[in-house]
Amino acid sequence: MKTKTLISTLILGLSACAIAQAQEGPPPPPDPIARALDKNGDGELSAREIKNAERQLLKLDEDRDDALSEEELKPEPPQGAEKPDNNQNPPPVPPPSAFMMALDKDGDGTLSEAEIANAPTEILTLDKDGNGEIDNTEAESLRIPDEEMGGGMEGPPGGGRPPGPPPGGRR
Ligand SMILES: [Ca+2]
Ligand SMILES: [Ca+2]
Ligand SMILES: [Ca+2]
Ligand SMILES: [Ca+2]
Repeated sequence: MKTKTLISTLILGLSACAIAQAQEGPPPPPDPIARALDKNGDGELSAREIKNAERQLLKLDEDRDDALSEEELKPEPPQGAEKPDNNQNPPPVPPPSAFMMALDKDGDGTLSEAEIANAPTEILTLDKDGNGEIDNTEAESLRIPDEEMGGGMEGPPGGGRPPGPPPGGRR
């Protein structure tokens, strides 16, 4: 009898745990760069975190060539998530983050040794109020994936000619 109670308590406890886990835990930021830089995970980059940017970035360097390849910069799939079986909806590819765009000076999608070494300087170009830190507001304003995709349908400036009778009249 006692064992049974114990087991059900255990099961209850386990499921409570699972529920708690499912409830909390916001989705991790998809940007591995931001994740690497924000060491304490508060969503802000302190002056110290920015200063350490080079070292933090090199933690992503799996093959130790002092550069970060596209592969190394790819966001990891969320932990614990089972691989979805349906092949119908491949996960969308996240747009390059503002950090990546700032750091990747030559825009080749990878970070060279020089680009990594320059990281603190480049990150500070994102510091709008110049206080040496990237705070929440500034980090938030960096997430503007849509804005750059501008363009679209727009008429030619200046307008066209008013429609009129074709030149060359008839007699
Ligand atoms: Ca931080
Ligand atoms: Ca590498
Ligand atoms: Ca590059
Ligand atoms: Ca700032």
